Order: sequence, then C-alpha cells, then structure tokens
Amino acid sequence: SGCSWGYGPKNGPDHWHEMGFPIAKEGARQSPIEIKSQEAKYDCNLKPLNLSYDPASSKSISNTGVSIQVDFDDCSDRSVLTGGPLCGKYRLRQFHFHWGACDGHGSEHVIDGKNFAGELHLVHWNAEKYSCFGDAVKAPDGLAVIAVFLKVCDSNPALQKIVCSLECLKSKDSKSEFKDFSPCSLLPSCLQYYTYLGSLTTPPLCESVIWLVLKEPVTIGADQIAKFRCLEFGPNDPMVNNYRPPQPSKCREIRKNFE
Ligand code: SG4
Ligand code: ZN
Repeated sequence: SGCSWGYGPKNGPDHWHEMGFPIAKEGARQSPIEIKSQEAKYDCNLKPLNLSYDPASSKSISNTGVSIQVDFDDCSDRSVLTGGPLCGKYRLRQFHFHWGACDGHGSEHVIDGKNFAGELHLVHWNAEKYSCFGDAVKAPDGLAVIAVFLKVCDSNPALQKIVCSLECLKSKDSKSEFKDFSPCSLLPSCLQYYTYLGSLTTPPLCESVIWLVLKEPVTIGADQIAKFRCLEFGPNDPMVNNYRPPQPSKCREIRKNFE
C-alpha cells in the first residue's frame, strides 16, 4: 500500500511519526495507554454512562482497509451518549474493531499488563458544541470513544449479525447495507469504566478523545474472531494486528467510577 500508513513492518505504528504525523511521538495525550487499575483514582463525581441508541440509525458496514466499521446516521440526535465525565450530548457516528492474529493480543488498551484478543470502539462526537464531525476531531473535547475489550470464550450472539456480513467484506473498500442494528447489544452488563484524555489511535492521531474504557470485557467465539482474521488489508494481506501499542502516559490522570 505504497506510502500510506498501516500496520505493516514498513508503515506501522513505529513509522507513523515520520509519515506526516509527528504528534505520534511529540503528543502529550496519545492513545492507547496501559491502565494500572490500582493507580486509577476513584472519582465519586463521575456519573454513570447513559446510552440512548436508536437501532434504526445504523446504515452500513464496510472494510475500510484498516478495520471493519459500522456507520450511523448522525445528522440528528438519534443515538447519543451522555453522562460519565461528559458535558452535553455526544452523537454516535460509527463503531469499529481492532484485533490480533492470535488470542493473546489485539486490544489497544492494556489493563495491568493484560492484553485482550480485541477491542471494540464506539465513536461519538460533541454535536452540542461543534457543527460537524470534522470540526469535533480537531477539538480537545470533540470526541468520546467507548472501548470494550473482546475476550475469546463463548460465541457472542450479538456479534453474529456482524460476523455473517464479513463474508462479503473481505476486500478493502467493500461495503454492505447494515440496517436496524443496536450497538447496545454489544455492551457488557456492567458499564463501570476508566476515563482519561487521549487521542485517536490511528493517523491523524488527533488529541480530541475523551476515552471511556469499560472494565468488563465481552466474549467473542473462536469461530467468530477467526472470521475477522479472514478479512484483508489488501490482496493476500490478512487484516490482523490492526492495533497500536500503548503510548507514554506522560503523567495523565486516569479516573474510574468504581472502587
Ligand atoms: C479506525 O480505523 C476507524 O475505522 C476510523 O474511522 C477511526 O478514525 C480510527 O480507527 C481511529 O479511531 O477510535 N481507534 S479510534 O481512535 O474515527 C476516526 C474512520 O472513519 C477519525 C476512518
Ligand atoms: Zn479504534
């Protein structure tokens, strides 16, 4: 894939800083990070997360060449996230996944040295303060991303509709209709979270994300994650290990809403 960023030995995370994204190294709030659970500070002022998602707002699923992504209609407040550390409403724009070639790695965030097989990201933007996603990406409080760890265990019925559609999405830029999907089904029963200020985990690595990393993982079946690993970045290039490793935490405060 020529000179564009990716996850290979020549264009992967170690090269992003020299590919037009100096913030990869110079940034003060890069993501992901390793979270040390005992060092995270319990903050009793953190509110519960409040998700109000309209299943009818899902639109399409696509192979973006670096991930698999489901897009939502974000022209109005149909699916919104409030609460937690957030001020105002954040609209759901898309969700996507990161995963490994084998079960021992694939997540972006790491908890007490533990990597998970994968990580789901639900990306929301601050539509009360900014007029479009593009403006929000450039603002320090523009985005709120919920991260959910994936652990290989029982098959997850909520993932099955996505897994079934992967069949037609093997190649980069392929896209299918994806209607009436509620991402609520993908969340664990417990919504306790860690929160910190960070960035996008891919170029352009903008430092605009309020991260909400859920403590409780969800499961994914071995047969299900196997189908994610059959997707391709490009011809004969399996889409695996599409994650960035932890970045320096640079004295950032990590808070949690549980003791
Ligand atoms: C994935 O590559 C998504 O598909 C991208 O969505 C996303 O970029 C990127 O990850 C970074 O997001 O939650 N991991 S992350 O920090 O949302 C953006 C796209 O639409 C800008 C390209
Ligand atoms: Zn992501």
